[in-house]
Amino acid sequence: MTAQAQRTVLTYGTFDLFHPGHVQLLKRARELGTRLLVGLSTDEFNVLKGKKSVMGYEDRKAVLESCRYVDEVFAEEDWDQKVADVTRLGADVFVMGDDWAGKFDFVADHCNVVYLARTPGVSSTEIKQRMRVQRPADMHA
Ligand code: C2G
Repeated sequence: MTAQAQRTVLTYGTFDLFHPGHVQLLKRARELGTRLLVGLSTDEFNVLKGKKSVMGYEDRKAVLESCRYVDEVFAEEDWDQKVADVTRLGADVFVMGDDWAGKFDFVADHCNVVYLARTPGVSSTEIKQRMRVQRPADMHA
């Protein structure tokens, strides 16, 4: 059987409170190649991004690694590692949700850049807001 050419897809994110918007992004990203690698923002990098995640890095990593669309998870520690990652990992496609449209066009010198439409109506922020509104009595462990 001829070996199918490896086509590596790369994406990045915090992936806090893993939800269907994340799943859809990862599913569609994985469909663009034969393997999907994810740069997962560390807790320290999240501070630089102005994000405070509910779940720590190790927990977010464990959840991502359980996702059927994800082949490998590594640490995203700063804004400037993407081009080096593309080269190091041999990425053919770099994918982000279109809330980032245009922000990473510089990566196009090294591989295809694809911005996928975000899934409307769901976000980690919105989930946190929903939880704040719910009365403690309604919250089950
Ligand atoms: N996403 C989506 N639909 C949503 C929510 C998120 O498609 N409803 C996508 C985002 O566009 C992103 C990915 O899911 O491509 C991960 O989202 P976040 O965890 O919010 O990632 P972000 O904080 O945007 O980090 O260097 C890049 C950054 O690390 C991206």
